[in-house]
Amino acid sequence: MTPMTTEQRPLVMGILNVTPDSFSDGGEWFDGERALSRGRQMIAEGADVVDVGGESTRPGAEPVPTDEELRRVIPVIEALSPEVRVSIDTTKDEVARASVEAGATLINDVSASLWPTAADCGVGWVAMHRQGTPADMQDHPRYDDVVAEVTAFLRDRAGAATDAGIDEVWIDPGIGFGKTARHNLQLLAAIDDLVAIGLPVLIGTSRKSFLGALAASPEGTPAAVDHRLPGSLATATWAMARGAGMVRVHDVAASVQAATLVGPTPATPPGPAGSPSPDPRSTPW
Ligand code: HH2
Repeated sequence: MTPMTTEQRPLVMGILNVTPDSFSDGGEWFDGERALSRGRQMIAEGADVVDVGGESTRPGAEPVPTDEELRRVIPVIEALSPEVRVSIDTTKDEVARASVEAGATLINDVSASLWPTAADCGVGWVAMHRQGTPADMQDHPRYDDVVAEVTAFLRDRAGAATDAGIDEVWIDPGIGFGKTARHNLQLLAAIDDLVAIGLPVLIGTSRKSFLGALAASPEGTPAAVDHRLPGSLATATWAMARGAGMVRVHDVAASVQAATLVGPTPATPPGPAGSPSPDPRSTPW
């Protein structure tokens, strides 16, 4: 399998929640066999990375003990990592280390605190911004200037990570993590500010509740989680077109199509001369 690079199109990270309580797919892939077949389905659909998580981060989610989180994610990582790049979505040092042992090569860290672990393990790291914790983050999100504050935070954490010697650092504004719908839209409108930091940007809008609110019925009922594909794709496509190098999604096949349409990420310098990157957009109609 030839891994895609952002020189060809933005990358697609498929979400694999091995949890009973994730906000959109809780319980669906909790069983190990089902998780594996979902992972393989995402690979077949073109996922560049499969993001395995054993603890929901949705507002109000219960913390998961370390041994239970390990029990959920390690067998799945061991099975999938020979077939695709695997990231581990965790905030626990012990889980991150065991996941790397099992084959993960990227630590997706919504707490933006595990850079020493990533440096120690010699793997990539995603720094995500959040305000508060899952228990309280949606109570009263407040910023004087959400774009400036998130950008400054990510610049600071990314600096610490690069100083620690990590070669691959992704920055992510943490859509929905201690943010109102307005904050989310302001951040999406300002992706250029994140791209200007000079590190690859990851964006995760998939099925999140602000999309449900924006697509509410005339009576004001938010669109249900499984009716948020249009908003998910629209925001992912917007993000990629503005320079995001990777999107984190539930709907892999549709997102890969969108990524292909967008083509090489504007933020990414062109590959070396002669590198094979056929442009599917040049195909005759
Ligand atoms: N969003 C979620 C979880 N992890 N990681 C990054 N880097 N960026 C995100 O936006 C992000 C993330 C929440 O989505 P999901 O995994 O579908 O739900 P849950 O946390 O309930 O499992």
